[in-house]
Amino acid sequence: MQNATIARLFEQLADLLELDGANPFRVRAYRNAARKIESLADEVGGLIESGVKLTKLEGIGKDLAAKIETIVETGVLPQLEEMREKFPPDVMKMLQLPGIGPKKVAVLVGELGVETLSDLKEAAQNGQVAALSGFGKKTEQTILENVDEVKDAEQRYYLADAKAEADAVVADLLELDSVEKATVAGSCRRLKETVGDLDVLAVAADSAVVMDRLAENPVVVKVLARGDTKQRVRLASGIELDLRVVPRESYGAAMQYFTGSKEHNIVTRRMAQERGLKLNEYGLFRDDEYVAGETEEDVYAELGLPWVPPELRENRREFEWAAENAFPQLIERDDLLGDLHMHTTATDGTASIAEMAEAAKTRGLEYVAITDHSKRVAMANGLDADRLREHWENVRKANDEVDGIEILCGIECDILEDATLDLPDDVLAEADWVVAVLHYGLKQPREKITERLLNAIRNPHVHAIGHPTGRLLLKRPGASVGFDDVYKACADEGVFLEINAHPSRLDLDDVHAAAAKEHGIPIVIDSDAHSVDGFDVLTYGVYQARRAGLSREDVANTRPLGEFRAMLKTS
Ligand code: DGT
Ligand code: CA
Ligand code: CA
Repeated sequence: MQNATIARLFEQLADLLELDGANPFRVRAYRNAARKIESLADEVGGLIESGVKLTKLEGIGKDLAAKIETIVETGVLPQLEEMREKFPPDVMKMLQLPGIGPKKVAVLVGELGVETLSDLKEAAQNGQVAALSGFGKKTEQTILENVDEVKDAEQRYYLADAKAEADAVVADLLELDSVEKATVAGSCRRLKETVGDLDVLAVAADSAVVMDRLAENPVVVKVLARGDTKQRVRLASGIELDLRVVPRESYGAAMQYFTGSKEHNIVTRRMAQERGLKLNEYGLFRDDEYVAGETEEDVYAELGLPWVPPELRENRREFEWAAENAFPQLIERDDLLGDLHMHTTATDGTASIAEMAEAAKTRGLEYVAITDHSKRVAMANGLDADRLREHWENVRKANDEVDGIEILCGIECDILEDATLDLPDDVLAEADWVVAVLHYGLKQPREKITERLLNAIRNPHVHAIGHPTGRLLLKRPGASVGFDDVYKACADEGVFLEINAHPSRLDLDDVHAAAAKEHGIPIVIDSDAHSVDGFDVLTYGVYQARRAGLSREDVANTRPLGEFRAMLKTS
């Protein structure tokens, strides 16, 4: 589970405790815990696995450590589930209204008896909210202005968390003898960077048995609705999951339908109509006669199409490729031979150079670049010229000592707010690999952001732009980047663009990575690892590259080191 997701559970617990009138110190302790977990360089799951005692971390006591361990082990924070039972389900959404905190929600629920956002809207329209002490006309107005948006806004989740939970649920269902098939569909199967809800399909002799099994899964915290063949449940992370038990002859059609995307399916339905067929989740029909539906391959074949990889089902280029039977051979995780972005104890990482290299080697990599922070990132103990040169000495030493992997002297160099680089050219010239990044001033206007990126791209020593927009998924949007100018400059100068694989970044996104390929710009998929377990996220970077339609040839770090280095611009 991502640290951010664990932090959100504590944040929610703090809100509900405050709503319940709990001791303010307790509430604050959980809020601090949430912040602490978010700011950790390592995923706590990885720390626990490698035997690190969480109580060793500053600000984490025994009680909190135990709660975190429970979450990592079971996915559930039991106190949060208990608190949720005490309040109507919509209170979490009320807390998202601007200017409405737990204390105000307590009054709304306690004095007006509102249980849903619709109740709240009605009460505000009737002037009941303004009449409450501590509220007033202005608060009422704010509620009315925002209530519809909050009502419609759905919470989304990192693919990394959603997929782990969905895969566990599917694996558990498949243990039942009576379950013939089961799969994840929806955005999770398309490997989209964030997921709204999970869609699971199963073929089984007895649907009640399957639904019972799901309900009993420890990762399921609540059954929200249950019908004859369909069940909706909430999982520990908060994400909701729809299970549909479908007949065998409809399995392929249901997979096709529920994998989506909606935009892709609009086209497949139209193609069916053009052939005098009707396509729905039960199958492909001519009049009422069943034509196909047991497998997705059958369904696509009847439409005159090859099977379409789920990652590409967004109605972008897949139908064009399908018509020519010319899908790109999508990149796979094993194609990666190098990783060009990672941190060590010299800045905010938790492992030494040699430890990182050894860990990379066990994950099938042949070369890495150590790219600690430059000095502007003071809170991460960023390196100035002297410390960097000393650090590179250690990198060279480690390279001599560790067999079976090459370690490059790199740097993650900040592009400062005034568009200059954080380190002088003569220092950058000594690096094997320079990845330039924006960390600060992300809210500058597009022209300024673009100027900063162009200056970096045109610097003779910069090899790549890392996490180009600086976005943090589900938290903050990226900078506004003039991508057309950036692509052109990268293509002209021979600078690569990164897909940063961290599940909360995945930056470039799929659309921009596809555009970069069109411009002939090599992509690098990097982990940005801060610990030995940090390499595991490379898989998500590869997923994003697949959604962009990238092949092995499009990604520079699929090449052996010699070929990779030959691609670098020479200064
Ligand atoms: P999400 O959950 O927001 O991350 O995205 P999806 O793609 O999983 O969307 P979801 O869960 O609403 O529906 C799953 C798939 O089912 C979707 O990709 C296409 C199909 N589907 C759902 N509702 C409709 C609909 O109203 N019309 C059509 N044509 N397809 C639908
Ligand atoms: Ca979904
Ligand atoms: Ca759904």
